[in-house]
Amino acid sequence: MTTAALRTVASPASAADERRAYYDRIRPLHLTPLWESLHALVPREPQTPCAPALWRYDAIRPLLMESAELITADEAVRRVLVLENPAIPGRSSITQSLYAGLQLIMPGEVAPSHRHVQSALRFIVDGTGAYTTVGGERTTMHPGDFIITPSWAWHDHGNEGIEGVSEPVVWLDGLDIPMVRFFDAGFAENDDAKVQHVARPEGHSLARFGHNMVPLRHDHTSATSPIFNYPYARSREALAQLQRQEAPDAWLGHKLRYINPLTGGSPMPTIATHLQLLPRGFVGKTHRATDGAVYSVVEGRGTAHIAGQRFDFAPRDTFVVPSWAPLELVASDEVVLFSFSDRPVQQAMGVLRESFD
Ligand code: 1HN
Repeated sequence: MTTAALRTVASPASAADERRAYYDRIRPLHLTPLWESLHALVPREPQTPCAPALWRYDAIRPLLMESAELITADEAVRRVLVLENPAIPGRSSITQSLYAGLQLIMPGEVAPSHRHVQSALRFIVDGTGAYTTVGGERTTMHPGDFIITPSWAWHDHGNEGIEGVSEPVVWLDGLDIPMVRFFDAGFAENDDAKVQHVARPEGHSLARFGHNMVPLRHDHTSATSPIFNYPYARSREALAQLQRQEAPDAWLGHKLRYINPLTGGSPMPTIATHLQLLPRGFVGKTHRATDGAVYSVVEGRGTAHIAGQRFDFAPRDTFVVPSWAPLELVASDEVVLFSFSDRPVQQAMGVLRESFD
């Protein structure tokens, strides 16, 4: 019999053996057969390895305070408990593209000045009286403030207290670390000085860019918003007034996105941020989107149904909604949620999809 004839009568088992032997022969040449992985490479719909999860602040706060006895902010550089997605441990990621952590700074402490390519947001969760200095301007942190550290901007944090209040301050850090890692584009350096020289008065950026007006001779070349603190008091007031004046969206409640006032786009090139109010008793319809999102609960109790799992949330909790996971939001009280995602990157790539059932 010829080899061709032999092949036609070969059993399926030996065909599989033949293929395996072939794969073994091409492996040393760093070759691999696409037909074995095609379906996983281009899934019919997103197949995220990430799981939905919730981090209860009541459980984390004592552990954070304990960490302050183990290490100073100065020694740690940044004293943070990383919120790792439970389904992808060891990667310091809360979704495939985003990093999140809870950072603590005790009264009198300093987190020294440095800069890196990764963009960061801070969402203040607990306590008042800490500050961050970004590119020579200091801002005082209040609960609910959304603060930006742009890519490659010098930044240091401290906690000097304010108006006689001296307390631990905790914020949620959101960074594009996994995206920068994916592109192998990370650079970082430490400052010569531990604490930056403050070059401009507090509130300067907000005065220049935070009132729907822009200084005439500002050349806007940065990819990041010139406003670096979006104070909670102002965003919250907008939501309070909207609630009085219009019906909530059936899926999202009253949801606003933060903008870069110079472009109307997201404040950070890689991360979109939102603040939303769900009226007391709100039962949201199911929606999903390809941008997995991290939520920080600012006010009120409620429930997030994420991909069929139930998560009861309270103020200061953090939860993650993976890409394309169906989400329903239910509010027991009046609820305010801050959230962030990689939406601007997906939009730039033209791959963002959303569905509102
Ligand atoms: C960082 O620089 C900060 O500046 C927070 O507060 C979290 C996580 C990884 C790498 C750098 C900060 C960070 C970080």
